[in-house]
Amino acid sequence: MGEPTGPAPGGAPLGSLGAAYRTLGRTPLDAGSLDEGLSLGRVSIVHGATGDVIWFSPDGLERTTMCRLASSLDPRPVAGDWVGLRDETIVSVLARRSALRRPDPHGHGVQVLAANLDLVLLVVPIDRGLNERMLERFAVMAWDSGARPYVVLTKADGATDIDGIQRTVRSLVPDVELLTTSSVSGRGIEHLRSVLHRGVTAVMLGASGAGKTSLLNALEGSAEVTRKVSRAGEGRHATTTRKLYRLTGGGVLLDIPGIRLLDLMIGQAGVGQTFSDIEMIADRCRFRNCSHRGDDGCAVEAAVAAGALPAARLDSWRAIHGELEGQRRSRDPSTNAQRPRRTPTAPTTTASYDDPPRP
Ligand SMILES: Nc1nc2c(ncn2[C@@H]2O[C@H](COP(=O)(O)OP(=O)(O)OP(=O)(O)O)[C@@H](O)[C@H]2O)c(=O)[nH]1
Ligand SMILES: [Mg+2]
Ligand SMILES: [Zn+2]
Repeated sequence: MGEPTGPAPGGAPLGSLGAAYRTLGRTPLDAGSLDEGLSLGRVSIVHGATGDVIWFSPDGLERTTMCRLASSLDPRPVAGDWVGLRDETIVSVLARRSALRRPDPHGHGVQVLAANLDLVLLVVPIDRGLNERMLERFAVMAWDSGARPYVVLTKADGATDIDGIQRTVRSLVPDVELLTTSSVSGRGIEHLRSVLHRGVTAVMLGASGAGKTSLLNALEGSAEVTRKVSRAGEGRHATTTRKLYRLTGGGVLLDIPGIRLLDLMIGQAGVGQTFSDIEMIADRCRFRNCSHRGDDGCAVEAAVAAGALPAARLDSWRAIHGELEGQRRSRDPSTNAQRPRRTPTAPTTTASYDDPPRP
């Protein structure tokens, strides 16, 4: 994809500003419409009723302005949003090409954590083994965002059997690229920098203490706050805001607070993409909506019996699918009545972020 020199939002040409906006992560897919007379900007951080916006004035000068949020804004802007500005006020939010979402902790709706992403970095520490359960669910949520997941294993300096862990990761999230880092030794940091090149916007998704901010600091030589995480888990949430950083290497990286397993949102599309191997076999199940739980003519169970699919893989699918159904029911209780036979037997929200990783 080339520079976004074509028509700008609303048809007004960005002209010579196209390259400048490219440094803010603007891609040809960001084509939401901007009303005439507005300036285009990208939200770096939102604090309540204001947001910091990076934008370019017509003479090409880059500015960062603390802007008010117009009261009528719907949706409310989040870090990564492209917005229309007038007089230091955000008056519109452009259509999002992707968005990382989770269930709203304050209600029944959905909260958008970051918008207009190309990559979701699944930041997973391996110094105490791999939390497989968490990795799979992060992958589902990342695929659901519309962006591409990318696994970043952290704390390799404290890990044993890195090869074995990498093999496990490849089997758990088969279509996802993987890199292994240490913010202490510098391992993998150049590789990560090359992934985050100009025009790319990435967000880091991981538990608190996974090493997200440390990656940012290793990339940039910066000193954003990180915090020791004890085994008991205190010292969580060194990062408390969602913020967009422009990397000197060219890309755009969003650092967000750690997320708990309980807060993950599971969508059908993400399950399908994370378990593409099962989906492929499931095409041969007798029933389209086969639950792969003793249904007649189930090709997936047959594949497990024949040794062509690991049983653990089907167990994972069943558990995650059960959680998906559980989240659906909690949003729309009527689905309960419609599909009684498919009611999963797996528990839905018993998972805790502190689940010990399997050794
Ligand atoms: N040994 C080792 N420790 C690391 C590495 N990366 C991060 N840490 C340590 O892990 C702890 C947590 O790191 P952070 O970068 O604050 O983690 P975070 O994911 O940003 O956490 P939240 O902001 O709470 O979500 C800190 O004590 C870091 O020094 C690493 O590569 N190796
Ligand atoms: Mg942090
Ligand atoms: Zn089946």
